[in-house]
Amino acid sequence: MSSAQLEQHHLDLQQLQQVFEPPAAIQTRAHVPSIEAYRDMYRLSVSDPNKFWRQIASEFYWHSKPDGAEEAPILDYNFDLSKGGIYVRWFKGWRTNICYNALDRHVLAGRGDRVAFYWEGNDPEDRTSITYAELLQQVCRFANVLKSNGVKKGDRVAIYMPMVLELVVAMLACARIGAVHSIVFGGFSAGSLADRIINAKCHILITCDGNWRGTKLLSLKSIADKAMSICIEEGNPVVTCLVVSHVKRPRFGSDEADGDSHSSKPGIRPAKDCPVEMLAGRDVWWHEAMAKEDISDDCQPEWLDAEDPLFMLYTSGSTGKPKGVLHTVGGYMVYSATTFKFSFDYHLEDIYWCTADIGWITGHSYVVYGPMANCATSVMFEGLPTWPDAGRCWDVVDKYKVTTFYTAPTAIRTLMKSSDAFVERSSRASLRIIASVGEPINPEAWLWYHRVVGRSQCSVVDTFWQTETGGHVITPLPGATPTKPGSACFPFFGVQPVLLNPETGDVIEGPGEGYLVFAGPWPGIMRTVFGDHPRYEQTYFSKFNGYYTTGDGAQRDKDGYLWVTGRIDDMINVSGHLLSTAQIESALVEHPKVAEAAVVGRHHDVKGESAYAFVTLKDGATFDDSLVRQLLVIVRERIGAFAAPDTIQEAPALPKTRSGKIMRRILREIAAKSENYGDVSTLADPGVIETLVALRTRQV
Ligand code: 6R9
Repeated sequence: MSSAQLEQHHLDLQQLQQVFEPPAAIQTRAHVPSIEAYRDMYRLSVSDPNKFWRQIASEFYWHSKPDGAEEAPILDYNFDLSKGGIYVRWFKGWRTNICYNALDRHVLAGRGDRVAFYWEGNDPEDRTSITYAELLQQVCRFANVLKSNGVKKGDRVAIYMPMVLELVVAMLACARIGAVHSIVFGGFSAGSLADRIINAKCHILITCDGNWRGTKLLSLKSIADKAMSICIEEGNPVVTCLVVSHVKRPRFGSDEADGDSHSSKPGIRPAKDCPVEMLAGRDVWWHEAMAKEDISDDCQPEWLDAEDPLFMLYTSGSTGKPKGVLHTVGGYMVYSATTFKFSFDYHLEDIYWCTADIGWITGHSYVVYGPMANCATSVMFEGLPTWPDAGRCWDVVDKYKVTTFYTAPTAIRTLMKSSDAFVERSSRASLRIIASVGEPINPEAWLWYHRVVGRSQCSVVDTFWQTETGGHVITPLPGATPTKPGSACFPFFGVQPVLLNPETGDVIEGPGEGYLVFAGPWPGIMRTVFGDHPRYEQTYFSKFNGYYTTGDGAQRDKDGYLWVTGRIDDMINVSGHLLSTAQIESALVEHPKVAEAAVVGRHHDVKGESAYAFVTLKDGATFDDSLVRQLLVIVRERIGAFAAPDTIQEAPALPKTRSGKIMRRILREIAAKSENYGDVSTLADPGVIETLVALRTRQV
């Protein structure tokens, strides 16, 4: 280390303990301008949720309310299994449409010309934009395309698409007619896509020819073709597959590049083709379906009950089978919009950019629904933060004068590893709020984000939440909360975090560490697991009766700040993607030579965690490079490339208790190269540890 670096290091260490007050420039215009104002609002939100959320709901358009709605409570729920089934209902009987609130409401208020999205392609020369009015027209047309293909209220529609504007159109069109979208992240394999289509009983799939990720061209349609073949074998055929032509043809929108999105600038985009096979009678090009003369630009929204389903999104389950998390129209709309407004202190003049893929919940709530319900202008990005180089994000920030930037710790850590010169070549003068989501952000990364990216002038907003929570549940507010690096700070309005002693289940008052659970529902909490309500009750409410269990651990410090420490179940978080270790294990044991597999998380500087696999081979099989390669292929095919373990090591035996339970705690220690195995008295054969440590050096 140079002396300057050493000095910076000491400074950073001091700052780890520091409290960062909200910047004055942000505080002056903030919706919530002080910690006292936050506390007052918070107190009301939990003491009188009916009053608090009724007031907020009045900012939205409701088509009708039942008689007596102004006096009746807006919330009805049961979190107590001893009193019967778990349910949550907000605004029951109130009718609305989230698409109407995200589009028509703004257009009717004279804001139709506002840009909804600046779309930035993978190629830095490739851009377009679309206004709220243009988007409304596209959504209505596509809603009519869906209807003409027989899609009705309540039907599930599978969507497997990259970050293109048509994805937003498809989601909002479903929402407009009351169809339930089920988006599958474009990085998932054919097998994972098929599982999700079958579980949701979808008969329509919307996909895309392909897309660019850096220099790689991914052929989504050919993966979708494989998935659709599996669906036929499993008796759940896809009847209609709508295909967006993204790689080959110019997109819609007000193109600012030179029109043809394919040829253009030499050198940046490799000239490759993306061959697509279209099956007659099933596959239909999006642009052809949209161009039909009998497709109208008018489509009346379906007025839905607030508790009708809006979408489902699969998240990993600890038993290995993904769960279809179901969100409903009214509560999700109010919650995603309100958290967006307050957590990012959103004002109409802001330009907002969330780098998340829409295939994850962050993209649902904070690329699409939350921002659009606020009539925000956003950047939507197809590419990678590291391509053409590690300065891409900051170039894009300058290009669109982004004020609010939302990304994941894994991206921050990746960019932090490159030279700061990549950041400093941009001005980033427009930035005010820089936010993070997906996993715990380590204080070093927090400080770098604050000091280098934010020039020590921005609010850092570390938002803790889950697919299941619909929106932020623990977060600082930019103009109100003094922040501590690495802490998600305090609960959002209406959210009541509780820490429970893991052994006794007792409530921990004051400072301490325990299971993070929530007492009582906020509007955005999931309502059920699609098709499996008992699993909802079992997974989230049976461990500690009366509470929603997050599966995370957390600490509360002497000032009441919450520090989420990560998953306490068998889940790992790789680059912000939550994965069940059981799911990776079941892929590994599919190999005919593998008898047993155990996967644990290991700390990774960039990804947060990486998967580390121990595999026990069947007798006579040998562990070599070619086997490891085959195992990686299986995981990539079954789940997706992001789930592939960084390390696979041989394990002649696994550390098991006498009752046969694998002691993952010990495997985690071995993977971490720590010698701290703790109590090993319950191990059936303590000699196993030594064997595994010796083999560690032989991993391939
Ligand atoms: C939004 C999202 C949820 C899990 C969650 C926790 C981890 C997310 C976090 C965080 C610490 C944060 N997580 N944000 N941990 N600090 N700010 O990521 O949803 O994909 O369902 O993952 O991610 O472990 O339980 P999801």
